[in-house]
Amino acid sequence: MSQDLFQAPDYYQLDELLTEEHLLVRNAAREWVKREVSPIIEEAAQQAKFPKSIISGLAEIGAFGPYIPEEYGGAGLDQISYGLIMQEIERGDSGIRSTASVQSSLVMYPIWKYGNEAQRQKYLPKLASGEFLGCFGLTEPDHGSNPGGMTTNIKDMGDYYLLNGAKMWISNAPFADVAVVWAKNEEGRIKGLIVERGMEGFSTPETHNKWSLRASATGELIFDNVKIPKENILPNKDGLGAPLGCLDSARYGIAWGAIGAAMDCYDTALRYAKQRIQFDKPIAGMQLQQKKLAEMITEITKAQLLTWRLGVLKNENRATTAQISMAKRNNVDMAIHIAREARQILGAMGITGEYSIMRHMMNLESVITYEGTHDIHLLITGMDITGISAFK
Ligand code: TGC
Ligand code: FAD
Repeated sequence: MSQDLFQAPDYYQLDELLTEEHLLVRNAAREWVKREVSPIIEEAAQQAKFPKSIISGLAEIGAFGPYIPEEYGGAGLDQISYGLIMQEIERGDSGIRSTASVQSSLVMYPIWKYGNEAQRQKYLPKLASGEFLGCFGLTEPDHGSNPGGMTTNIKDMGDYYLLNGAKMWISNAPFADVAVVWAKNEEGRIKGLIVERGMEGFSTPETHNKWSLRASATGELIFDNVKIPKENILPNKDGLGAPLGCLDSARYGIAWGAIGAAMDCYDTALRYAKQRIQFDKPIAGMQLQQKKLAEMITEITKAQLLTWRLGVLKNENRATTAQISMAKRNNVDMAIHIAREARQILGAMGITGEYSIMRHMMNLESVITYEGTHDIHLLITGMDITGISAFK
């Protein structure tokens, strides 16, 4: 990839809404991405390899458990700082942000919120430092948008539970040390459990040939009569609301992250358009290209405002699931449109790995599908405003 010349757009001077701590955290993440992610990400994506070398850096910038209390190794930051870290990481690559989202909101969050003290002490510090990497198993081959239909199950064997079933499309699965897995008990109630690598009957085959999120490893979780010690069950919440609560936190981070990808595409396209001469003048001076660029910065600014306000509500514990859905849906859609338009501004150069745009565009095809598809989030808004569920 060419040198990272990124300059963050801030058209409405939104930095003025941020505290000194927010700016410090954001700038540290921004500099880290420039220094450690940009130089290696294109090759990692081309080779479809997760760059493990960045794990310690992710931990250092507080990307593993930004809002988890410091007593458990987290960064003890607020929700806006969490969002800003996700924005900066996804500015680098959605796959790297995925790793941070999964670790923070889908592994550390349920252990912190639904686990007991022994589980918090055992897992959270190691997850915060990056010594352990985690994954989150909700989706199954036959149950994606409808996780409540899951068939992965546990049977009470007296001293332990016996786990059987399979999960699919799981980020970080191929190398995760621990998996937070959702399974039904004999009464059909969904329970959360911690499965550790090395347990007999547990395997994590990698999913190959993805055109999207190539720098993030995706795989299956296969459970063939895995003995789960009773102390590995998350005791403090069960039912579908438990995994959905984790998704609220991860979707919130994605809403911020998508802005990062969009900012990178816009910034790259603006710089290119000013330099690229056709018909004896920069293409940035052509009305059609200005329309694209002007609409991009308008949409980015709207998304920044929406997301900042959501962060304020989240800090006050007032953000609803439906508000988070709206932001995730809007911002990812905004980002994918901007990536497609930005790619066109670069003409043929836009399809190469010299620039980040095509990689962002392909990554966003996953982001618009995972953590609830574009359609599912629309239906969540529809249900919220009408009071009627259109899922079934
Ligand atoms: P429904 O009947 O609406 O709800 C079941 C129970 O859950 C409660 N609930 C929530 N609780 C907490 N937080 C939320 N966000 C909640 N939403 C619902 C609800 O009150 C109810 O509780 P109770 O006590 O009455 O039982 O459930 P449903 O079966 O109709 O499904 C609703 C639907 C479709 C919205 C939901 O299933 C859904 O969101 N589907 C999308 C699935 C999804 O997002 N999967 C993501 C998998 S993880 C992932 O993609 C990680 S990508 C990681 C990365 O790399 O970044
Ligand atoms: P389906 O549910 O089969 O949906 C197919 C289509 O039907 C979609 O367009 C959908 O919008 C539409 N549809 C479904 N239901 C309705 C309805 N009621 N009304 C209207 N339209 C509907 N999952 C995890 O648990 N952990 C992970 O770490 C994880 N990481 C992922 C990483 C990647 C790269 C990807 C691509 C996915 C990941 N997922 C993960 C899975 C992801 O959450 C699911 O792909 C997603 O929830 C959609 O499920 P599905 O793919 O089975 O699509």
